[in-house]
Amino acid sequence: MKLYDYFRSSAAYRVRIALALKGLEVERVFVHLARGEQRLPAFLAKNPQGLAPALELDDGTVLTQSLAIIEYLDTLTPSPRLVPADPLRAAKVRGVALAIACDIHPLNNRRVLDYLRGRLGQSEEAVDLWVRHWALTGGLEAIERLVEPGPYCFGAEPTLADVCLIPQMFAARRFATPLAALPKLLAIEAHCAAHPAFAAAHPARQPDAE
Ligand SMILES: N[C@@H](CCC(=O)N[C@@H](CS)C(=O)NCC(=O)O)C(=O)O
Repeated sequence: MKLYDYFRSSAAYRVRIALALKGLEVERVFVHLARGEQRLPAFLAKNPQGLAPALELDDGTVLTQSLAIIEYLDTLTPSPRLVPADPLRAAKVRGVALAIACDIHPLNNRRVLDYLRGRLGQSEEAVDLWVRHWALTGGLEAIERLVEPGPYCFGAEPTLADVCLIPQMFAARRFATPLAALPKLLAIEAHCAAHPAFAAAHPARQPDAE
């Protein structure tokens, strides 16, 4: 399998965590998002959305969308299980994962911020305000209330919720989002940082890190 990856991509970071938790090794192909390589025809032929990550299977099939990729990996290699077998637990875990992936992350995606800066002529200060507003007020504050007593979002083992939360906390820090009012999320973040799979997937540890 080949992962189309970029060190700072939150969505690719989710897949890296899932792969590491499951002990799966994949070939890596780096797509430099800041240089616009996601819009080159060769990459668009892999993922017409022009977004990282994508996972190319050995038969050439390309999967897109980090959550779809992770659920595929979870079905193929169910140990450790990232989406619980119990339907009620699974719905809770997916609820947090989707709140991050659908309702927070898209609002601070590169192409959205580039549009704010370029077409809408917004300053860096305004863009930072936008990111912090939608990350925190619009998102992480609610996640703080949705998670259960730790050490992970839903109990003693990491799930898809943690796999989505940790890259979103990393993105929030990049934009200097104040996080002090989120003690439960900060504790989960610290716990995950000590887990070798989460540590190995960190952007700073990737071969393309700058
Ligand atoms: N919902 C998608 C989001 C993918 C996504 O937005 N990727 C970002 C990096 S985190 C990207 O490739 N951005 C490039 C751009 O906006 O041009 C997923 O979960 O895979």
